[in-house]
Amino acid sequence: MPFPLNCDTLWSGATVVTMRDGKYHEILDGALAVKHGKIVWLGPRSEIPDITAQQHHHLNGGVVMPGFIDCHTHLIFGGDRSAEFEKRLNGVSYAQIAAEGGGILSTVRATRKASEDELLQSARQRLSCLLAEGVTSVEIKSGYGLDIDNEIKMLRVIRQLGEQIPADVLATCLAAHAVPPEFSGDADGWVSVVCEQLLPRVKQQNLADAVDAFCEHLAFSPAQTERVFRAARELGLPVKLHAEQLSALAGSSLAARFNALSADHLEYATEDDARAMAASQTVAVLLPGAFYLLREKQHPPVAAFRKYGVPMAIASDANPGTSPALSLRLMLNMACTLFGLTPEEALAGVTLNAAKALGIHTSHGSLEVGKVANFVHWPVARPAELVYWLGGQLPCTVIYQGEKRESSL
Ligand code: DI6
Ligand code: FE
Repeated sequence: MPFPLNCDTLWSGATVVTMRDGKYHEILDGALAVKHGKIVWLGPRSEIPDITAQQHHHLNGGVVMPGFIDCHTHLIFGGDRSAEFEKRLNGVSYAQIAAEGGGILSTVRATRKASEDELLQSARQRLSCLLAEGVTSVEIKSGYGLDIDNEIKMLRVIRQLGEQIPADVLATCLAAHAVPPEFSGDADGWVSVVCEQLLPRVKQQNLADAVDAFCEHLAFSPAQTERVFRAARELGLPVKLHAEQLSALAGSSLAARFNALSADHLEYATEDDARAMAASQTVAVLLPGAFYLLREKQHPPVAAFRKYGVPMAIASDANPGTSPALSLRLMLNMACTLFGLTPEEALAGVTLNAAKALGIHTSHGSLEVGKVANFVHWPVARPAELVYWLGGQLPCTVIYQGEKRESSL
């Protein structure tokens, strides 16, 4: 490296937890230099090179970690489903509610009625909770419009959020989320509309970064999912999949065959699925909020994911039905207590592996020279403390693209 190094900002005096290779790699009394929104140097404070910085922030302890990445959310929706929550606790199952036209379809009705502005404002509020906990990148899915205009409306709102919010916002088209009421009994008909009309428009207007589907008995079969994947591939859009959430259909193996970025949920995934996912380095996105809320008993095969080397990510799945979760830190704790992840694995799941699940890991997800300067200064002594507390607030300082982010939106 040519010295002297000049940079815009130097941060020093905290434990820097880089999460390189998905491991802590702690640098005690570390420092980090940023120029043009990127990390240009990091290491122990005692080894800072001959550096000129416009600004120098002395951190006086604490932990600096990569900004958190929530790689699976459904944050845009109309209405709420607290009545359904109550119903479920009175003994009615999620599948039964869906079969009666409730569940996802009740959110579809409310989302269709809502204007772009209403959707934008309600999503901003929910998003502000995530951002307050150090989230610097978030993925948001469509999937409550379920007709061409309303799916496009949702995706446009996601793009608008991306312009307004100081965070990276990635958009995923999940038009194959549920069979629209207009296509009741004709899932294939809706899949044809998605493949032949919607996805080409979405691609042409650059409204999505990936394509997702819900492969499940109450949604789309593996064959229908494959049609969606083929259409996406032809358009050059990466795919991901809601797979093995309620039953084992080998959807995650299918996703792996299409080199999916991720397969998500996975409570019913098998060892074969894990092997297939390892071969394609498809990320296993675990969603403890939905597991918890549905009072699921089947655990995702974490031991198999470890054995075969499937990267694991953790996300909120923030949605009005199965995971009204607005705290990624709570999800970290639940991934450990419910699924047996270690705090280090859980933290890799909201940093480097979450970046992999979004295909942005060459620029995001760990603190390394050349990567985007998205990081958070936490008032804790050890990274595991971020996973350990249940609820409460840990006021943190967020640096987004090298600049301090205001704490309120
Ligand atoms: N699985 C889920 O947990 C969410 N979507 C999906 O495919 C649930 C979405 C909802 O119930 O509104
Ligand atoms: Fe989901």
